[in-house]
Parts: sequence; C-alpha cells; structure tokens
Amino acid sequence: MKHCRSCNAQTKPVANFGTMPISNRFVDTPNEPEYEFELTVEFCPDCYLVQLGDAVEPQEMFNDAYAFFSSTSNSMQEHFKQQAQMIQEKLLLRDNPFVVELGCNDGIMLRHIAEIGIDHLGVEPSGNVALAAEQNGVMVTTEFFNLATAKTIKSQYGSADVICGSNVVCHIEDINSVFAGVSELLSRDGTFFFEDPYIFDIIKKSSFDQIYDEHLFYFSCLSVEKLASRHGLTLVDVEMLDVHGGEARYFVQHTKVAKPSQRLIDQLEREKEHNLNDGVAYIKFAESAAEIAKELRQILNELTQKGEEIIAYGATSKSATLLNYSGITNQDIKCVFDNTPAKIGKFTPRTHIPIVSYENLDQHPGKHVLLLAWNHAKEIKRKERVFIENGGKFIETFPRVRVE
Ligand code: DWN
Repeated sequence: MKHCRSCNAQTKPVANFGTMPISNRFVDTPNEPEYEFELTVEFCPDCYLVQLGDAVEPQEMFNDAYAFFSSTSNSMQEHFKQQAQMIQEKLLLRDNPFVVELGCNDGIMLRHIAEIGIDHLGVEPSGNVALAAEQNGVMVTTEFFNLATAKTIKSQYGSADVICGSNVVCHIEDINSVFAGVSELLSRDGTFFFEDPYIFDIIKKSSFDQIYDEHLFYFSCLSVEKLASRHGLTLVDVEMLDVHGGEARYFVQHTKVAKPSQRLIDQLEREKEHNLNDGVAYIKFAESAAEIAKELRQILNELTQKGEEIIAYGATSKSATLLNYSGITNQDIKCVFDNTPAKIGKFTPRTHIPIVSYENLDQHPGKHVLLLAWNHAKEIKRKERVFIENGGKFIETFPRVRVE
C-alpha cells in the first residue's frame, strides 16, 4: 500500500514496468554493477497526482557525474532564450528584480538573465552541470531546493520576484517542501512558474518512456491546483508547450493576489472531461505501453533477420524505460549516436549498447535508425536530410510504432 507524496491519501496502482536501472547512469563497462529499482506508477484518487510508486535516492541520480546537459539541443537553446525573454517582458515588473531558477543545469536559461544584468541565482544539485552554468556567467548554489534552502536564500538575498524551474519540479520527491519553499521565498506579488511533461500528453501519445526514475511526478492542472492550495498558493495560468514530447508550464502566485485565467479554467474542464481525476483514464495507457513494446520488438526482429544493422539516435534518459521494458539489448542495436561528451565511450544502462560520437548517418551502412530522442525529431530530421533523401528511415514509437 502506497501513500501520495502530496496529500498522503492511499494511492492506486496504474502500471508496472518491472525493474529498471538509473536512467542517466551510463556505465563505463558492461560488467559494472548497476542500481535497480521497481518502476511502478500510482494514481492518487484524492488529489489526482500521478507519481512513481518507489523513488530512487536523489543523490544516486543527481551528483557530480550527472550526464544530461540541457544545451545539447539547438531547439532547446532557442526555447530557453524565449523563456528568458518572457520572464523579462511579462514577469519582471519592478526595479531591481531577483530571479531564482531551480535546477538551472548548465545555465541554458539563466545565462540570458545574467547577460542583461538581472540579479539571479541558480539552485542546482549536480556539481558538474552547476560548474558549466558558472562558466556561462551564472550565479549558482550547488544544493537541492527545499524549505530550508528557500529560507537561507531569502535571508541572504531577499524575496524572489520570479521563481522558475524547467524539468525539475517533477524530479523532487519532497514536493511539499518545494511548494513550502516557494511560498516562503516568493515576493508578495511574484510569480512561480514551472514546466514539466504533461500527463495529458503522455496518455494521448502513450509515451511511456517519460516514466523513469528522475520523473517522480506527472502533473496535470487538476493536481497542481490542489498541491498549490495547500501552501497558500494558487495556480493562475497554464501554457501548453511543444517541447520534450508535450509539456505544460504552470503559473502560480500567492493566493491573496491570484486571479485564475480563462485559459486555465478551460484546461481544467478538458482534464475533467478526459477523466484525469479518475484512475480509469490510466488503464488504457498501461495496455498501450505493452502493445508498443511488443510491436517495437517485432519490427526490430524482422529487420535484424533480414541482416539489417540498426543503430539508435540519442542516448536519452527516457530510453532506459523504452529499451529495458521492450527487452531490447546490444544484440538488437549496434550503437547509439549522441553528441554529449560525458556519454560518449560509455554504455546504456543495463542494455549495454555502446554510445558513440555523432557521425553522419548518410555514411553509415544501416538504413534504419531507432529514434530515441523522438522529442527532438524536427531538429534531428533537419540535420539528417541527406540520410532521409538517400532512403534512410527512422523507427519511431509514439503514439504508435512506425518506420518512415
Ligand atoms: O527532464 C529531463 C529532460 C528534460 O532531459 C531529464 N530528466 C533528463 C533529460 O531527459 P532526456 O535525456 O530524455 O532528454 P533529451 O533532451 O531527449 O536527450 C537528448 C539526447 O540526445 C541527449 O543525450 C543529446 C542527444 N542529441 C544528439 O545526440 N543529437 C540530441 C540532439 C537534439 C541531437 O541533434
């Protein structure tokens, strides 16, 4: 029996993907012992929050060897440049503002805030990416964000006009401490916004690879509304984002000043119409995941039996779930291309597929590429125009398996 990390009610099981390794821990050799945990999903019938059943200790995932650097994608660099502009134009409405970003990674967004001379602080627990942020001109404190950190920041720098976090709030198990910390640190008329994979998109696309150790929570407007309200905060707006396979950006303010937007009210209605406040919405999701995994295996088997050499593109965190759950190993995939120096020369967790430096696909003998970084499909297909023009095909998985 499990309890909701947000409201403590008893949760209901939704899906079980079996044992998994740590998604971003790429191993030096296939013999290395690997951490394992049970990857299960639970739904809270009281506050509607979808979450992992078991959590991995944060220090096991976020440490000085963290392998994901946000700036490896050009389109994400553009996305965060626009986010910085949005902060500057819409949210910083008084003199000498102060911006705090939770999980600033390599400074992909805050570097723009730093460049225009706005006071800021990144809170980033992974030492190596925090160092990269500092090298990009960003002020960083290397720690986890919680109520205690919020109090320390407030005593040192004062209240924050904007607190934000991209792809980080869903990673923090003590979610109540995050919201209590925000409530403490946020100025009276300040704004907290965060963006994370949107459970509605995950269900619509059956993109079960979004479920892995780092993603503890799968938010909806319905669940964020309840969570915020327990901390003197109110969800006031939501914006849908076409990044990382479909995300939502939630805007939160102190309840005393909050005025919820019509856009939010409409989205809350849509979520109810699609039963996101009811565990039934998630049953079909688990079934679709099993079908996709089976179909993917079949397609890879057919191609390898014809003597095809298959490679994969993007040693993503999320592919740990796709590959391990589908039973795909280094017998099926020859190697994974990736442009992250910290991953090259290593092996994917548990499936032990070698990660190699990016090469031109058109010079590769294989004509089929499993697109693990499917959320960057537009950017990757633009880069690989020649491969496609020469008859190369990408194998994509969501919302259904296809070769095109
Ligand atoms: O929340 C999270 C998201 C936002 O980022 C984290 N928990 C960790 C990470 O997840 P991911 O690893 O699944 O993210 P990406 O952005 O899908 O990873 C893309 C991978 O593909 C990177 O290793 C870089 C690589 N890549 C590449 O080799 N060539 C990416 C692009 C665009 C390319 O052209």
